Amino acid sequence: MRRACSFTVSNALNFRALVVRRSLNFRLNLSCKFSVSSIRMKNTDSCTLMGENNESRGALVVFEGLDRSGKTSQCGRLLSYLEGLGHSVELWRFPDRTTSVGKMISAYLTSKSQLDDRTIHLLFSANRWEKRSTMETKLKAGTTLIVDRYSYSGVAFSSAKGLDFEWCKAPEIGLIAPDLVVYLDIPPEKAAERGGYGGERYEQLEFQRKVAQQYKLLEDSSWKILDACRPLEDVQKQVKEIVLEHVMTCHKGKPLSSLRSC
Ligand code: Z5A
Ligand code: MG
Repeated sequence: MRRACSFTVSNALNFRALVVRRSLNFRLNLSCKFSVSSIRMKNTDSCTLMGENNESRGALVVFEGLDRSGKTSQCGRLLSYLEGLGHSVELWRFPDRTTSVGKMISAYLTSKSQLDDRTIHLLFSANRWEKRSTMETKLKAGTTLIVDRYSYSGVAFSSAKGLDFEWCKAPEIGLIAPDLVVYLDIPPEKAAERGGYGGERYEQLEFQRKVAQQYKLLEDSSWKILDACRPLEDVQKQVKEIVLEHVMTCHKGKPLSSLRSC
């Protein structure tokens, strides 16, 4: 795991004042230049640089995992925790069902409309692209973004339907690469026991098994895999420590990077 600096929960509290001060400083000192480094989706090779700016910024933290793995629960708790430490932080989710593209996706997921598999794949990707520039602006302004599902969901779910894996990755190229992907790992059978699935497409055990296999192909060095079968509070404790470390690294200065396939 990359470790530019290491922080625990306890010493983080001591750094709270420093973090807030830095946050204010870099918001007053924004630069238009910024650098881009590697993109990582497994089976892609190297990196794409978008500049050379090592400015302080917010972290892009993505949560991935099967349905019912606990993503939304953990995202909400992490938001409260980071806010409590004085960080500028927002919670996002994909699909963002509030946009016009997102409404088409929502209609599809709830079986109110039918769409070709490739068409819905590209809509999911477009839903991320329409938020990309806002994402960049927020990160550069020092806001940490906690994102409930991202490109990895896009590739895992569509390729689980049988679409070509590389084809599925292609439209994600150029989106901002996460600083950290927290993958909440749970066997599909265990996830299904958590209150059962709702009525949306994809919420079926056999399909979730295929999705889990595809997720495994996407793991790279930005991933941290947590055992999501553990009690919610235990998972939460691990999430806090891992995420805070990445938030602090980005506060110190780290180039933004793009997802890239070579
Ligand atoms: N999709 C796609 O195909 N392409 C894309 O590009 C994107 C998405 C972005 C909508 O996702 C669908 O879109 C999704 C993938 C596809 N389809 N599926 N499957 P969504 O985000 O709207 O829905 P979801 O996140 O998959 O489902 P979910 O039910 O919201 O799951 P979750 O957020 O991971 O879990 P949760 O709501 O936090 O927790 C579920 C329950 O488990 C709840 O009762 C909790 O209290 C409980 N829980 C949570 N953690 C624990 C622990 N540790 N122990 C015990 N119980 C727990
Ligand atoms: Mg959720």
